[in-house]
Amino acid sequence: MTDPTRQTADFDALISATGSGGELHQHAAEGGRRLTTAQGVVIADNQNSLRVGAPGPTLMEDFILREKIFHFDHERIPERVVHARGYGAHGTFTCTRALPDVTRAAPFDTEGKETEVFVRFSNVAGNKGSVDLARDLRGFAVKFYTEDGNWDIVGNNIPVFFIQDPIKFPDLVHAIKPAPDRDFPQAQSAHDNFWDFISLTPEAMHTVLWQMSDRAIPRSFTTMEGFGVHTFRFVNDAGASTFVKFFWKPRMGLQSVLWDEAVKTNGADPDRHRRDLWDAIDRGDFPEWDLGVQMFDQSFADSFAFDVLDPTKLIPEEDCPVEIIGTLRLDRNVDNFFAETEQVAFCTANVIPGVDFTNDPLLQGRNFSYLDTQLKRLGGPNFTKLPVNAPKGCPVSNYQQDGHMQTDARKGRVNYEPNGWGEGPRAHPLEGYVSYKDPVSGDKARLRPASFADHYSQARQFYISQTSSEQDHILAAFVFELSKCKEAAIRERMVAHLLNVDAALAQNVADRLGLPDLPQPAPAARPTRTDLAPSPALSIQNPAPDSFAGRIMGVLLSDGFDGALLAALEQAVRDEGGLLRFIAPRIGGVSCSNDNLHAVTDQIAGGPSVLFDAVGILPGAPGLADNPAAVDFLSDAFVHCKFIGWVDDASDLIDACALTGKEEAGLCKLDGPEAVMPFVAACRSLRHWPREDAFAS
Ligand code: HDD
Repeated sequence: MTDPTRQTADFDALISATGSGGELHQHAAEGGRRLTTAQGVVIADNQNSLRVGAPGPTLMEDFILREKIFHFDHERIPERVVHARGYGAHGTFTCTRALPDVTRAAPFDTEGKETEVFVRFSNVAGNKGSVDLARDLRGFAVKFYTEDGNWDIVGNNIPVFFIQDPIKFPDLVHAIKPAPDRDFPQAQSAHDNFWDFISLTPEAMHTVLWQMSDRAIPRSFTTMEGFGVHTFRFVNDAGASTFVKFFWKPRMGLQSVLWDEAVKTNGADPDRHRRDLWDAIDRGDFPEWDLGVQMFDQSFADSFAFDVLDPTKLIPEEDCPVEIIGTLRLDRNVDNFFAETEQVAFCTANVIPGVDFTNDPLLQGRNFSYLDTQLKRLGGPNFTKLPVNAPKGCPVSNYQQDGHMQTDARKGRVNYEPNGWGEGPRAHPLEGYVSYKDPVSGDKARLRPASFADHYSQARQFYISQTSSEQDHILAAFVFELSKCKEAAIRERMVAHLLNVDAALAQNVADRLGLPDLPQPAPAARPTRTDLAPSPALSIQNPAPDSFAGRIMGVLLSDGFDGALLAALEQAVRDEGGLLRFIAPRIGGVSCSNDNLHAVTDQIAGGPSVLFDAVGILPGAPGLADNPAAVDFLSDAFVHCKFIGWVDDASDLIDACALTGKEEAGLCKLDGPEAVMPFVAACRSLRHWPREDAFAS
């Protein structure tokens, strides 16, 4: 065996030969860990391959080189066919309301009970290297490691889905992904193929309204809701079932960005969402979501206006309350992105006793698809042995064996059941998973329930539940997306659908696209649309947020800034639970009025205001108006409806951005430290939306 402390006799000669001089000396002197091959052989030189003569040929005998390059060549695995770009973290689910009468699901059996979880957020359409702030649905997948096995809620940040039948899923995904001939556009729905498919798929209209809303451009993972989408079943000890829908409600409240902000953020920080999550957990600011459930019985389902098994429909919270039963807290970043976030494998079919499926056709299809895709992606059937996928806190014991990368060395001769050897695990009818006895009958046929046929009523309900500002964003999103369609017939077909949702929305989209005439409304499967009451819970802006906690204020400084004012601002923001970033023309520091140097977090060109929730403009002297990045900083903050605090020395910049004399509550003059508190208090509502009216065109 190699003695790890042994040094080669001609150590100095080796150091000079490898060229890794001082570092190698120091490492060896400190008795540091030895670099080895995968076979455990200590490597003497990791800088030079084995050659004959100084410039001579490389030898095939160099097993160190070959092993290293071989492993490198195989580092990549296929990315997920959808949801490729994702980010995960570990955490804990705590039950705050036990439901022993409703379900035997382990996480809900006792109040205060903690269950380990792993969560992965994702973008749907873009590839693994795409940007965070694409207009897209976000995945919200949670794996509970319970003592009864692993349970996954594989949800999205939008409570409905585009299609009702899984047979359409490959077409939907093909349509939104880059076109097969040209391989663009990446991570975007703004192209002909997507809208061609959608305009021929009326059942997608409800989800498309959500997709064009601010829900599809969340500020961060921590400010978005999650939904299990389908109706599932809770099943209790007596075998009785209750329908259930799952909701994750962010403790930070809902918050999104504007489209222009999203576009610019993707350039300034394409990793905005993952960085935000990593940083929050890293500094101990653990994000939390409440788990809510809508629970209802068959008679509610029968009386509800839509089929509860239709994944393109939701049940408004006003019709069936969301009851909070627990809290999810993410408190540990991964040690290794690939080993955990990339290799984690979710599956809707991963259920535990107490949770069961319904006949939602989309859910039934998903139950097949996820297991299948893991085989392709992770290379074999033993991916369940990877630490992030393996159950924790309960034994795994069965007769599955062999396969690629088997790590279990099970002992004994018995690998089948029943066996007469008295060895090995046995099924347990009382403790084991028993499917809910759902009586089914019918003809075998390819069919769609008539109860799934209304594609417009809930799309309209969503639209009329938005504030006027949110409705404007939906309008702008449709105009942007459809203006990217080269084919006029596609634009027209979409307007024909929108006429069934809201006549004014359709007219405005048509006007802004320059459609010569309004088309006829799209023929509906159901002759009429039902006019439903608005559901305020569907809006992000309503009720207005009232906290700056976890938000970031970006303060633009230049030499000679007022130190006392900045100190007051820092204190007030920190008292609110907010964070600060300091932006200046030079990264090396900025000097205060008393000549003290203040640290700078971002050089102005690298710290645009799109990265911050509110801004302070606190230069020490006029002059920022000559800096184009400073002009962008302020004018973007204004256009994005952010709260802005400013001082006299910023007057030239205010002027350069045409804001002189603008009297409005979101533009706050900081005349002295006493003006700071009202400014920071105003920032609690996060945006000054009335400003948008000034830009309406
Ligand atoms: Fe899916 C991944 C969510 C419909 C097939 N899906 C995937 C992920 C999420 C969802 C969050 C990423 C999981 C992770 O982080 O690893 N999918 C949904 C939701 C749907 C939905 C909320 C509708 C309600 N999905 C859906 C259908 C099918 C799939 C109808 C196929 C018939 N989904 C997949 C997949 C993926 C996937 C191809 C890709 C990678 C993976 O599974 O592990 O199997």
